[in-house]
Amino acid sequence: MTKGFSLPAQLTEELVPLGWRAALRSRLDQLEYSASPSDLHIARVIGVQRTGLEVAPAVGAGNTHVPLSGRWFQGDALSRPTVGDWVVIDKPTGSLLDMLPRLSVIKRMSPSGGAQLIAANVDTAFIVSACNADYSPARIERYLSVIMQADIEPVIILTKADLIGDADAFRDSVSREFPAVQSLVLNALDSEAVARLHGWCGQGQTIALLGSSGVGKSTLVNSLVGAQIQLTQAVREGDEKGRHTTTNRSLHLLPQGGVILDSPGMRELQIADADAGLGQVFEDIEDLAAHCKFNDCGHISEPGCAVLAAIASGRVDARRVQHYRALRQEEVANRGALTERRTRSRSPTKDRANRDGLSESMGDGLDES
Ligand SMILES: Nc1nc2c(ncn2[C@@H]2O[C@H](COP(=O)(O)OP(=O)(O)O)[C@@H](O)[C@H]2O)c(=O)[nH]1
Ligand SMILES: [Mg+2]
Ligand SMILES: [Zn+2]
Repeated sequence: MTKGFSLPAQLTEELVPLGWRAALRSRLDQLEYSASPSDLHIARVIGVQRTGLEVAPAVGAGNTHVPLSGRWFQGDALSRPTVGDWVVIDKPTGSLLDMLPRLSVIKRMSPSGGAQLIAANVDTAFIVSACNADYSPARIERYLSVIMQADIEPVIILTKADLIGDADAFRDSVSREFPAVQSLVLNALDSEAVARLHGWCGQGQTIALLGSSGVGKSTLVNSLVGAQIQLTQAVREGDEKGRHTTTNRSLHLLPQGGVILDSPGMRELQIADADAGLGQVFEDIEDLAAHCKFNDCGHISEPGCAVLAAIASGRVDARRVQHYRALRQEEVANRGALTERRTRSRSPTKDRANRDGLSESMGDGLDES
């Protein structure tokens, strides 16, 4: 057994630009291998494909593909590596041995009913929306619940400020709705404006981009990098579609030292396992609810409801309360469904079904851009 093996200096040098940092060392020490230390390779998952993982640095001689064997399909999606995970590979065979315990993970309920991982080991999430009809405080509340649950720092970015006359209306709305969260309203094509994001992009930092398709996520990556490395939607509208199909999500190195994960747009973000996150996003409402007469108060029409009283006096927005109630119900329902699914997937005959689940979970509910 190898325990707490030391990373060769050369590998550490290659890992740092990929987001490696000291806190991950102690994660390494928690693992045990029967392989000899010199046969172990540490890498980061930069893309997930149908047949396995895309990793960096390469596992010798330019080989960046790591196949996933059957045993990785025995558990549920949470136990399989996703983009941003750190993995241990057996160099001689090129096979996946292990995954480092995660610092954080972003997950949602997939439309087909299982948990789906979006990214792992993320420090900051840029929640991107545009200054147009895409802007929806209710959707941002969803994203925030998932991000706060994962202990990731959220930053709300509203793009396309250059395309409207009154960007201040959006600026006011977002700071009124989310006073505790940093927000920026900008033109994603303008690298000077985008430089306001550099503070989150330094060495060792990993950023995830979340938001609907077409809001400017890839444009932000291009402006941060200072080059057209990500295909943006306008380009894709030609006939270059095929170029973009192998990897569903991808990780880019930033000149500021950090790494950024550009994900495909999500048509829908159903929340799952976000109990604590919801509590943080709606802390004001939960504080009020503690003073309701009934402790199972639904804040609908109950007597002695402190939340309804706050709505009546204008201290709380009725829309927010309504969305809070809906999200709480969704969270409870999805948590129940996931628990049930986990119990079922413990049956060994489920192996094949879970394997089908990978390809399904990868494209499921995600736009291609
Ligand atoms: N004028 C302007 N156009 C933008 C802005 N952000 C994105 N776009 C354009 O919107 C389209 C979609 O952007 P893209 O980055 O592909 O969106 P994604 O699907 O979120 O990655 C592209 O044509 C971009 O050039 C912005 O802030 N201002
Ligand atoms: Mg894109
Ligand atoms: Zn109440």
